[in-house]
Amino acid sequence: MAIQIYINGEYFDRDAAKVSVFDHGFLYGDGIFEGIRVYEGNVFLLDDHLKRLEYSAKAIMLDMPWSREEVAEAVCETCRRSGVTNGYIRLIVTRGSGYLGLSPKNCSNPQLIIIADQIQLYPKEIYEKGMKIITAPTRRNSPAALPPMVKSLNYLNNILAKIEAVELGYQEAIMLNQEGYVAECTGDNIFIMQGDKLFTPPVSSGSLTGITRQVAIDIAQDMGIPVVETNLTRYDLWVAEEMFLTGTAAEVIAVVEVDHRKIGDGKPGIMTNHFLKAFRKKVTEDGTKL
Ligand code: PXG
Repeated sequence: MAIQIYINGEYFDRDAAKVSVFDHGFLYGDGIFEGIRVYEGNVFLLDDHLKRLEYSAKAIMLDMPWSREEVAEAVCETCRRSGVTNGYIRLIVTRGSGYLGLSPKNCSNPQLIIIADQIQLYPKEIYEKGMKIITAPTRRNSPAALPPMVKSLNYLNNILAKIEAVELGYQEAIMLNQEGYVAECTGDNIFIMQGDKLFTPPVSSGSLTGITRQVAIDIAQDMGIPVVETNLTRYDLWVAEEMFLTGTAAEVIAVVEVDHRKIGDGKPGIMTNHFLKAFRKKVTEDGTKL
């Protein structure tokens, strides 16, 4: 079944779905996005994603003329028309087309684009054996420059960090903030287990307010594991007993080596596996049914 792409109320075939080259999303990265998963016809935590999208829009003063209900319905309809019951949904909101000039005052027609398609997952082996990661030289956006909580169409420094990792043969990289504390990975949040507690950097350290991050925190609370949001150094990661990443695409993924230091015994940790199991249970339960 061919996918149908939603643009401002209309559906298009893959090749016919187009936006203007004068769109400020294209010219300046002036826009926001969300990545959402659908599992067995359940759009996982759709409402949380739409809320984060609204916050991102508010932060960049982009007025979205659609209600949350309208966007939710458009997301579900795009999945139905595309025949996607297990896959990935990309929601993009751009400032719309204007002139060659920074001022968004020129843009009058924000674009809401929704794509539902298959997802490229990490190989199964990574979930069984865990991932090896390194610290990237490129730093996360400084919150003083652009709030990292905004899921904007500007991903250049995350892309640079990803390139730095991939060039060295790694799939993910840790990004530090301006002060040298751990912020997150290029497209995932980071957690460590140490002494029966779960630690993760606070959002103020420069991480995205990850939806999966919150799920992991909720799971920890359900399991009675104390969660500590505090600044972490690279050293804290190197000596962690367990480590995992969370993200819409990655789900919960064990990290078994950081900067050439083995984590724990070099195998996915016991608690990490509990988190993955609890996460996989939630994905078909919490959300919006198609
Ligand atoms: N940090 C960053 C910088 C991200 O972009 C996360 C953390 C994890 O957040 P969620 O809400 O997903 O738990 C992200 C999410 C993609 C893609 O296509 C990227 C993300 C999510 C889904 C797909 O590259 N990033």
